Amino acid sequence: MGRLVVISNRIADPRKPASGGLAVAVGQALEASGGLWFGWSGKIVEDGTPGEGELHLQTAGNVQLATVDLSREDHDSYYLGYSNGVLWPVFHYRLDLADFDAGYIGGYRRVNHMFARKLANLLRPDDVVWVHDYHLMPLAAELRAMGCRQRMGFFLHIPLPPPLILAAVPEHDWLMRTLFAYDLVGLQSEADVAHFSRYVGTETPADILGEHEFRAYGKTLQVQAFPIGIDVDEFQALGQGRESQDMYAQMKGEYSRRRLLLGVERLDYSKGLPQRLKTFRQLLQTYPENVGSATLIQIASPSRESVDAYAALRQELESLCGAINGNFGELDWMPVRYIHRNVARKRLPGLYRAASVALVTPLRDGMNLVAKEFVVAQDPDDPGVLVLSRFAGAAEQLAEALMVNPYDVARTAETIQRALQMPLDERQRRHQSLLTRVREQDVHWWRERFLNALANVPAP
Ligand code: GDG
Repeated sequence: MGRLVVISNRIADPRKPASGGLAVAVGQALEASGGLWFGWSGKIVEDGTPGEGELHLQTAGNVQLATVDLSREDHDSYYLGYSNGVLWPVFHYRLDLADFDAGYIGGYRRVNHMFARKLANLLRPDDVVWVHDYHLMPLAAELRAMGCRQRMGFFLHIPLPPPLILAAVPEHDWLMRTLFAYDLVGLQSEADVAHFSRYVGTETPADILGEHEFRAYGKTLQVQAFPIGIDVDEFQALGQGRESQDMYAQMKGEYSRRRLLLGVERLDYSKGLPQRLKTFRQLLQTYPENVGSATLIQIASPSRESVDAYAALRQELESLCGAINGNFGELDWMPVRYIHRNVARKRLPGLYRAASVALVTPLRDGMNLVAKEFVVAQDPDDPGVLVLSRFAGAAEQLAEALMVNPYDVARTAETIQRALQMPLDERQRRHQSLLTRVREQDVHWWRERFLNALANVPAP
């Protein structure tokens, strides 16, 4: 197989462990093939010309990093507008939060076209191209129009909604058609693949050749579920580090007489944070033995703060936390510790390990890696309990978690109470099964399955 070329909106230096996420996922494969990673530089040029951006080339070990600046206008329409104001909410089933401003699509197409133009010059004939996420769906179509014939795969990190929700995107037919420029499309879950298949069956002229094979617009496309995992060894090693051990000791000391419930995410409306706080309030009301004892630590790290829906959510959360603490708090106990800051990655495993219960209750999530990180960070002899939303992609793999519908506040509170009271042998049993699966289906398994499937797509 040729050189691996990864394209994603943001890139990171794969040698820096703090990069996390995609850097850990694709870093090794990029290193091994002397690959290229291409994306936005993160720089916004205030008076830049739309559709133009300076290309920066850098090397990081064996990997070439290529980044492009964005003009203010392109950033606002491609990134804030179309990607995060249209695709993110719609793909998370939040039509109410989508901003279908007709001006955004121009920026989205323009930036994808510009990226393709810059990238096409850097590509070699036997490269294998792997495009990531909703910002860059039409990239292969742009590259094909420029004559690029390489193998191309696309992985969508967020959910693919059912056809009637997707159809709310004014350009949905164009957008979905552009996917047929790829050889392979990877989705997070079987539910997403079913949605794709139904979309293609009802909204396109495609022939469904098999469960995973579709033909339309003169092209055959493979579509499969590749649930993303985490780097289990890397995360366990992080857990052995001093920062993590200190964090664990500090939390255990501080909460020796209390039970810790934990939520960790970017502050995002897909994560179900208001519902979670209401559920926690319900837990205190319905099971008063938790008053003075159960403490919810909620990390909500800042994200996309210039998108309006995020500012409104932040206000709602602050007011809910204030009300719960005001109504239930004691001089020596605050029920909610809400932290709207980023916590250092090196400390996360220690925090997870100190928690009796993790609340991973998104309203919709492509996968959700926090659920997997929590499992890996536990002490197998005395593990915490994972309470997981059935609407996270991870629910397909993590069946031994306590599954909840986060909209159902009363029953979710009941489930949290069950988690708090779960006997040790049941906790151990569930954790053991979860850990085995998270370990087997880790990020390397994910990457290899995707790249193997891409390498094995029959030549056109
Ligand atoms: C998208 C999809 C899919 C969170 N807060 C802090 C922090 N984090 C880290 C977590 C975890 C990562 O961020 C979040 O990953 P998730 O998977 O939970 O969610 P998204 O960011 O929405 O990611 C998602 C994922 O892509 C991969 O395909 O699973 O469904 O939405 O690693 O630990 N890390 C640090 N401080 C924080 O405060 N250091």
